[in-house]
Amino acid sequence: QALPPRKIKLIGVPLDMGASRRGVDMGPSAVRVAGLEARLEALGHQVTDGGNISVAIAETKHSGEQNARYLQEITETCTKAAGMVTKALEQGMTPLVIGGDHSVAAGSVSGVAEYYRHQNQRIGLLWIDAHGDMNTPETSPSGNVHGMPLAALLGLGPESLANICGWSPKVLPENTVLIGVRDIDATEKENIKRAGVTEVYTMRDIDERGMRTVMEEALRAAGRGTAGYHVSLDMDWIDPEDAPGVGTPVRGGATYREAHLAMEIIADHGRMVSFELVEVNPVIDEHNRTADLAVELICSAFGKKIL
Ligand code: 6HN
Ligand code: MN
Ligand code: MN
Ligand code: MN
Repeated sequence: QALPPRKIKLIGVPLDMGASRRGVDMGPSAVRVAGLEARLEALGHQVTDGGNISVAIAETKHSGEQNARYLQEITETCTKAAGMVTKALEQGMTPLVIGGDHSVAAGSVSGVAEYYRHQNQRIGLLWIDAHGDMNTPETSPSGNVHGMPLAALLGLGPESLANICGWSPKVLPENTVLIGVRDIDATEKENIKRAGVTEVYTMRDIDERGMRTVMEEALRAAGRGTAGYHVSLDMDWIDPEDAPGVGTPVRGGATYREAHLAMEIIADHGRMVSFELVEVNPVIDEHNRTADLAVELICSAFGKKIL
């Protein structure tokens, strides 16, 4: 059903130090319990579960600077994640990273970019999220690092996250696409401009122009001159009606079908080089249905078809 079959490397990252609401560290477990491996294998893929990266427990650490709490621990975790992602690609596998809060993306995207850099290629990035995640420690209203990973990947900072793998930036603004945003801080808006990211599709764009048009444009931008793109899916992109178990819910998100359609279009194009899904919070979920939806969407992105 899903062609061509891929070798998938599952990497769990039980990180919750980047968020103020606790519980997303249980995300990898909830997504496994929802049947991720079996459901991907039913599509013909071969899944190897690499287990979870070991992550520090917040209570055992000092949070450090208040404008970027736990930055040091998060950088350590992201560095490990980057290494595992690079290695999976070297072994001919497609990385599938399950978070954890969204700060992990600073690691996973770095790992993908590092692998392709050795082939003199660059990657595109689809950032699918209610939020921009474009804050720096200077602009952040919360001090939560999960609001900063995209700024790090584009080279705006924070510096330790931006320089994972020893170089920066990991993606060019013209290949970076924001999809589904509806909650951007005033100062964060400036950062988006400053970074030169113009491919921003808000929920209004999706309402007015439809998911199909938006995705076709988004994939064209992310794919232009790149080896392919990484998909970073924050579950808070989806409307809280369908995805209540997320750290920072925002009304007015993608519907159940819009979300599937976006993933189905990604699968049709066949240029996704790695995938990550973050911010599932089992503590406030309802009978694991956000994790169930997460698995469904991953299956759609990996080629599941209705017929
Ligand atoms: N996420 N813009 C807010 C902040 O604290 O910087 C929210 C960030 C949410 C991050 O959902 O990955
Ligand atoms: Mn297996
Ligand atoms: Mn996010
Ligand atoms: Mn978000």
